[in-house]
Amino acid sequence: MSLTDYFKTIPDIAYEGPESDNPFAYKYYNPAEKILGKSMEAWLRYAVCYWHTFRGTGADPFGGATLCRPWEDGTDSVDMAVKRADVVFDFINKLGLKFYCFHDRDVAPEGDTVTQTNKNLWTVAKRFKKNQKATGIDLLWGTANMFSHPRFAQGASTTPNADVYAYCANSVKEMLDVTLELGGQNYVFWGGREGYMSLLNTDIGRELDHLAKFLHMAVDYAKKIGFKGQFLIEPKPCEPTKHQYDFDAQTVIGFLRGAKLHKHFKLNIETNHATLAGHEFVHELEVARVNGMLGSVDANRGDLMNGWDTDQFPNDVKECTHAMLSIIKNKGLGQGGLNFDAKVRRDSTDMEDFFHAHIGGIDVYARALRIAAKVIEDGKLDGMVTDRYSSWDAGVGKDVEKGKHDLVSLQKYILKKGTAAPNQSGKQELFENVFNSYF
Ligand code: XUL
Ligand code: CO
Repeated sequence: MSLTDYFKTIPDIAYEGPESDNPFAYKYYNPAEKILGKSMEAWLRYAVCYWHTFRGTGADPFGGATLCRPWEDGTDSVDMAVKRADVVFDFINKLGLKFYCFHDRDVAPEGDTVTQTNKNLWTVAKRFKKNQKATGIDLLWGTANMFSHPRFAQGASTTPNADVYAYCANSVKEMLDVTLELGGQNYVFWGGREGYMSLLNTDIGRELDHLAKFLHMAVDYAKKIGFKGQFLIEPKPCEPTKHQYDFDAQTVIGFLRGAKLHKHFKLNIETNHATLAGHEFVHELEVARVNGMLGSVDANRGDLMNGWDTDQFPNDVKECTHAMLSIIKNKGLGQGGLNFDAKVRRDSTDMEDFFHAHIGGIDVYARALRIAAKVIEDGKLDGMVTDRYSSWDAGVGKDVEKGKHDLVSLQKYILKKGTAAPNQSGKQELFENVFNSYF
């Protein structure tokens, strides 16, 4: 079923297996195939992002648009927005995926007044609802863009301007209503302008307090309207601001706990945001997971040769496999998913390129899932980790874990023993060799 004609030259993308050399086929992603008792589709829950794929123009700080799509009429009108909505659903359908994600401003332009802006959003949302029904595609998450317009230049819910704060309340309220109406499974907060450029002009205490109040208001409103979706915060350390309050997973978890918001939120971990924070992607996943807060993933990658958010499509099998190990240990992403928050390069100008980009991203995670499942089934790596911690499975270690000790009793133990048992080798190189043997 097709809503427009724009992709008629592209075949439906289907699984053909690793031997296939068809660039318009999946070599690893076989949606219905069961891995560790669950379909690949259920493990991976891929989503297409509206902003890069359908609003990205290829513009960068040094040059203008390079990506000219045949359906665009050059305007940011509501009519264009409605027409574009049909193209988006066709694209997702071609890929055989089930989810999409969007910001309010990706899908509908601002009007002259707040009332008109809200009206524009609802006009497009109605089209989404119709298209969701026709295609079976669902909304993975909604969010509000509170970073692009100049009014947000000094912050959104951490702005010094109380009117802008009220403006943001409207944005989040409307997008929560829209997300509810579309059956969205999550709602994301990414605080692009929630941070500072200089501490000389910034009252951090007040700003963090306003941020916490804002998130409480969102939680209260969701409850009031019966929104059952999962709230997610997407950490990122910097860019566009010098320092962002949602710096990394651990910082966000600490903030949420301090503000008594942790029961209402999980994290949306993005690969390139992790690397910008100086962490491996899997570090962020694991910090979220062990705190019971791994909710969803923005799947992309950076370029290790530079330090900004390049938002490239994922293609590193090893990095994705390590990530999938964490996701499998999390028993999947629940109502979250893998959202391709990624864009084709500005010189990848053919319409086909965004098929290749998504096919590549989909296949690399599918392959990673297959390998990670094998690593888990073999149990070799996990067994080696268990061995490394074996001193905690008996004797004094076991008693500490059970809460049976204090400083005095532990001192008594070690005084009696005379000295600590020698360390066993950490065997990092062997761990690395074993991991490598799966590729
Ligand atoms: C920015 C980023 C955002 C969020 C949604 O780096 O990742 O697109 O995912 O606002
Ligand atoms: Co993102």
